[in-house]
Amino acid sequence: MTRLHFASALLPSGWANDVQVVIAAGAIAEVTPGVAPAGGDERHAIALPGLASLHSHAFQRGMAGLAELRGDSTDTFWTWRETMYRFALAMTPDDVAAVATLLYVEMLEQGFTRVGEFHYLHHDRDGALYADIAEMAGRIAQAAEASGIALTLLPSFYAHGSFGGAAPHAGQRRFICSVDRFAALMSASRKAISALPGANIGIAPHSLRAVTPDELAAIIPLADGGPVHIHAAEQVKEVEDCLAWSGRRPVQWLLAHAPVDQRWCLIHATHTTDEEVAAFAGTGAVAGLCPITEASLGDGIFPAREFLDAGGAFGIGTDSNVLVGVADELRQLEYGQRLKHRTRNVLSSGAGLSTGRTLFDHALAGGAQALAQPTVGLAAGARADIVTLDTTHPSLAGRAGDAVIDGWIFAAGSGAIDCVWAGGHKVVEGGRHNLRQVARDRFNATVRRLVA
Ligand code: NGQ
Ligand code: ZN
Repeated sequence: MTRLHFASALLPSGWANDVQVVIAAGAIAEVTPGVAPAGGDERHAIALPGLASLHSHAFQRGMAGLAELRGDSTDTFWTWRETMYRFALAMTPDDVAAVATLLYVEMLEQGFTRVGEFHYLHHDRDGALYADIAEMAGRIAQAAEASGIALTLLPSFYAHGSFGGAAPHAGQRRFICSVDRFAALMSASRKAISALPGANIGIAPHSLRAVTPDELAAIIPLADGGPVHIHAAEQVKEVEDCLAWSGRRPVQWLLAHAPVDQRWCLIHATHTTDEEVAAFAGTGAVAGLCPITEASLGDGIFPAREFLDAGGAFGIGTDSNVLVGVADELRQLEYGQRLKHRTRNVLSSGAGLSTGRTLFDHALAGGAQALAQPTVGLAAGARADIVTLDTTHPSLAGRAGDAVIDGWIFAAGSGAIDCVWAGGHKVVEGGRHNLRQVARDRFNATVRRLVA
């Protein structure tokens, strides 16, 4: 049993002072505001709940910053994807484990305590199955276990190169499954995470480019009630190709033909019309926004203000993992909206209300919903995923309540987090994960070899 005491903590009911939190078996057993610290309590100043990165492709952390050279033609999402595929084709299971371990260590250091791993690098380098079809999923699970982050594994179904069942191309060979093979992959993946504390599983039809309508219908039952995530409408070309194929836009197609509800998460949904926004928000599905990657890849800007006005739910994901941080994603989300609307505090819930707090609350709730966590936050029954901030950071000086969150998101850079508990274990202290050095050494050796 661990007893923590916080001078101030963000609870589901709002900020509270003098909060004692009792942790037992990895979960929060009791939260008591308004009590003086007792003898055995470990004392900290400010506590927030950890957030989920609801969308990650862990292996892409290995190529972060390596696709920033202009090519011969106009660089786009599609030319970036060629670079990413070359990198993916070179990686062994050990390489994926090394890269994912460092990534998850970094996520924890930056305030993410759960990751939704949208996992599609399944097969060997020549496209053959590994002896254990879920070998790669097992490496993701190992990385989660070593770092302490909670894992929602989302094995991805990928069968085609474009809309209408087009054949995949050679660069996609490590991703490809038939429906039967995917069923086998799902059961092996369930086994791979079965002993991992806090882990759960869903499915991830990759996109309407990679999955036919019949395949989509066939794999949804394999989620067995768990989350269903799909990339949608990230690029204008994808919208145009979808229109040419079906006469509908990707989000429109999904809302008309798939059982989209609260279990679903539409990743990006960048190019979404007013009509789609209203219908999407009405389903209760989550928008999986990945603001840094969407900026990095030149995707466009999601109509977040309109979506919130329509009652939509969103969470945040780190996607390509080119840069990893809760504050960074939330800041980029708001700044994209400011650049688009040419006004300030666009996503704040209303007059006098903090933008940082609004972003944080949405991302906590939307991330939990998208990764099927019924109880999150600093509340009894939730996994003990807790973040404390360093009150000596200059951007937090003199702040209390929501101004702390605004200082952290908009002004502090990456150094504001002090400690992080993941499933009740203190894995980050003084801003450093206890595995940081080991994970960096292993990652560096791996990436030096991959880029040589
Ligand atoms: C992915 N990433 O699956 O890693 C994709 C690129 C695709 C992003 N969409 C591949 N950011 O969508 O075809
Ligand atoms: Zn993605």
